Order: sequence, then C-alpha cells, then structure tokens
Amino acid sequence: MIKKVLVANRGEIAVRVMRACREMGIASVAAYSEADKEALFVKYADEAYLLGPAPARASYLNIEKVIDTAKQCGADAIHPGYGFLAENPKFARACEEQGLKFVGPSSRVLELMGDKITARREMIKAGVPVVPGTQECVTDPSQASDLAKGIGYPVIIKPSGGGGGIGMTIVASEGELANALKSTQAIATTTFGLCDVYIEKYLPHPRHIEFQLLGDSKGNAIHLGERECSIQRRHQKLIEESPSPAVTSEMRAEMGAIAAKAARFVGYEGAGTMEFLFSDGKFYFLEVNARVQVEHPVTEMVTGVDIVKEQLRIASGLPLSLKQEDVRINGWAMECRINAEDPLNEFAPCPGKLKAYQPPGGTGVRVDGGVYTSYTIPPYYDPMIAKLIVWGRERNETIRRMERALYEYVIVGIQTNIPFHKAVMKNPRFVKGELETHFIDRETALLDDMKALLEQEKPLEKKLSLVSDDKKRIAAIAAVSAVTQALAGKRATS
Ligand code: MV4
Repeated sequence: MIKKVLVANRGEIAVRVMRACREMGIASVAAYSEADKEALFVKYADEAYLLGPAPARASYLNIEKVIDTAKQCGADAIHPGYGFLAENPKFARACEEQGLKFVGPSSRVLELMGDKITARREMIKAGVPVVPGTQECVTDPSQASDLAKGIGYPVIIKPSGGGGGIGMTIVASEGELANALKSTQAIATTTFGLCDVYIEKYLPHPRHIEFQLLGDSKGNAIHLGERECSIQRRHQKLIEESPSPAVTSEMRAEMGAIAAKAARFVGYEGAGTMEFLFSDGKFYFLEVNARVQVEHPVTEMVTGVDIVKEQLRIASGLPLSLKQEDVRINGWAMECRINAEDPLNEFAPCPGKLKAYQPPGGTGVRVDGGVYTSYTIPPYYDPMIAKLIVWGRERNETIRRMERALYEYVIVGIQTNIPFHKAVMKNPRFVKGELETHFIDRETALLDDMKALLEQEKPLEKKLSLVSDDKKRIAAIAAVSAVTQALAGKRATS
C-alpha cells in the first residue's frame, strides 16, 4: 500500500485527495506556489513544501520541481488531481522512471488518449460508436473537401492535440472549409504544438453525457453510470448531474458495458471518463478524460463509491473494491460549480478577500471547497473556489434541495455565480430536464431572471450591513434569505 502521497495540485481537489488519504492512513504532502501559502490545502496537508513562484509554469507545471519535491519528502506516489500535469504523458513517464507511482493511467495510455485521432482509432477498434468522421490527420484543403463531402455538412474541424473545445471550428458548407482548416491548424499549432486536425460530422444540439470508469492493474474495469454535463458556458461546465434525465437503465447498462470493455481493451488503469455526445437517442464517442474529474462527486453520491480511494487502491496494486454487479444507482445527485466571478460583468473572474464564508449544510448536502473566511483568493488560477453537491431521492427533490442550499450559501467580499445557479434552478426547461450543450445560450431569459433575483436581495443587504457584528450579520443574511425564499415559494404555489 502507498504510504505517502504528494498532491501535485491546489484548491478544492487537493483537499479532496488529502481527505481520502487521511481516511486510508496515507500521509499527504502539499506542494504549493508562493500565491498559495495561506490556502486551505496547505494547512490541511500533513507536510507542505514550496514549489516556486505564482505562475503555474514556475510551480504547478514544473515537472522537475514537483518530482524533486516528492523524492525529497519521501513520497512513494504522486496524485495529479485534474488540470495542470494530470494528463501529461511526459510527467507520468518521469514518475515511472523515478520510481514514483503516478496515480493514474500509464504514460502509454495517456499518450494514446491525449491524441484525439489515435483515441478515436482505438475506440473504433474496441467497438465503441464514434461520431462519423475521419480516422486520419487532415492536411490539405482538397483532401479535406473530399472527406467533408463524404461525411456531409455541417462538419466540425478539431485539433488532435486538444479537447475541451479550443480551436474547434464549425463548417456549414464547402465554401467555408479551406479557411476553417487553416485557422484550426493555426490554433492547433500555437496552443498544442501539433498542427494535426481531424473532421467530424457536426451534431447541432447534442447532450454531453459521460461514463465514469475504473480500471485496475489486474485487467478489471467497471463503470459507475453516467453524468450529464450539458449545462456549460464557453466550454466551462457549470452544472452536472447523475444520472442523466435522458438515459434509461437499459441504455446505461448497454453503453456502460461498451465503455468498460474499451477501458479493458486499452489497459486502462485508474479512474477515467468516456465522453459522448447524445443525439436522437444515440451515443457518439468524443474523447477520454484520463483523470479524476471536477464533477466526480455526483457519481460518488449516487453510487456510494469513493472514487479517489479507488484511485489510491488501484495505484497500490490492489484490485477494485467492487464488481460491476455491486454497482447500484441510488437517487439523484447534482453539482453547481461555485466560481469567484462577477455575473453582472460577463462572468469575469473576481478574486479577492472573503470577508465572510459560510457554506450550506443539512440533509443531502456536500461542499467540496478550498477556501475559508478571511482567505484571499489569488488571481493566478481557475476561479472555481468550491463545488456544491446535493443528493435527493429523485430529480425534483434534488433541485429543490440545491435551491435551498444555494440560498443558505453566504459569501461576502467577492462576487460569485451563485445568483446564476439560483436562476437556473427555477428555469422551467431545466426543471423538465430538457438539457443540451447550447442550453445557456438559448435560454436568454436566464440573465434577466438572475438580475431580478439580485434586485430582490438588495434592500435586505443594505439593512443587514448596519449590523456591525460579522457573525450576527452572516446568520441574519442566511435567515432572511430563507424567509424570502419561503415567501416566493408560497406565492408560486398559491
Ligand atoms: C462536437 C459538437 C458537435 N458535433 N462534436 C465542445 C467541447 C468538446 N469536448 C467537444 N465539443 C463539441 N464537439 C461534434 N461532432 C459540439 C461541441 C460543442 C461545441 C463546439 C464548438 C463550439 C461550442 C460548443 C459548445 C458545446 C459543444
């Protein structure tokens, strides 16, 4: 069994990983940047070491420094979290060469899945349905034109080195193709250092559904059902849930079995996700995310499986702690990402000092966070400061509970996207479960609904700021919000 883990990450996911370590009797080590000296994960860790200056390149992305730190402190494994070095095959290989266990798939699998063209090819070989498109790299315009004609317009050109939407270009007709190819190749080269691009059929309003997978070093692989992640803005997911309102238990069993088989086919070790577009009742493979994901807690809430503990077990050479037939989906879970951003200023990042921070609680509520009262959020990194996850017996109960928890959440000193989440929880199409990847763009009323909610709360805040004692004020904000919420509910039902 692993004895000491260096967590090569920051914020809420670093805390999340260390919590699993503590429950398992594994020592945890924080490796932090100068901007994160006061961060919660540094205080939570059993030991903490400074990596370097604030910019990620000088600290969280500095492979040599991270590995040196791990060796210095006597860690036997490195957990990379998500983002930063999590899917970097060079980093995984460096760990392998230095005798440090990388908590994740092998560098070989990371390489295979990191290149989207080879990932598509592997999945086709494994019998997974993929979006119709090319299996090879597209280089010149006349080749692209022939391929696109065969696929049928509209098509989408994607960088092979990417993922997450960067550089993707939708092409409506032949006339736009040559320019789109050039621009995607240019972005691919500058962002990923690889000019390779490929072409897929463009699906206009798909749902984004992904399967959670676990594979161990003995060749076992299982799935933990799906998550629906259609509520996103500018390729940033905002709300995720499990199960998906669109997936029946028959579809789950069928697609889950295909995904788990594909994981066994490539020799997948660790936790991972297979992303699909879901359109007209059919699944189309998009890409593999070879890491633990931000939204993993919704799966934990409905399955009872601690995904990070499974990662640490797998990395220790132990078999999965459960078999496919032991996996049950119980109830409904939903996650809202809480971002330090200004919803009235195009959701621009809004770092700063938390004058008060009081997360919600109660039945079915989980908060995974990386901040505390009086902490100053640094401007250098992702604006996500916490995740609010709730569980209910069915979807409607979950939505009501999420709304209740959002109203209990007190954050003073910075702007957050909580008002936006409140507006979504009231949205009739959202409540019906009519989700798709363009939901936020199409629901133009959401921003006005949010502004109306903010106006409602304004007079209360003014009154409350007269109360000088901070603790009293926080309690009062929570109480008054709850009362107005109850009144609004009464109005709606009467
Ligand atoms: C697509 C698609 C439609 N058809 N692929 C965006 C994130 C990345 N993981 C995959 N993405 C998409 N891939 C096919 N074949 C629609 C999206 C997509 C999208 C694409 C371009 C611009 C904005 C988008 C918003 C949501 C989904």
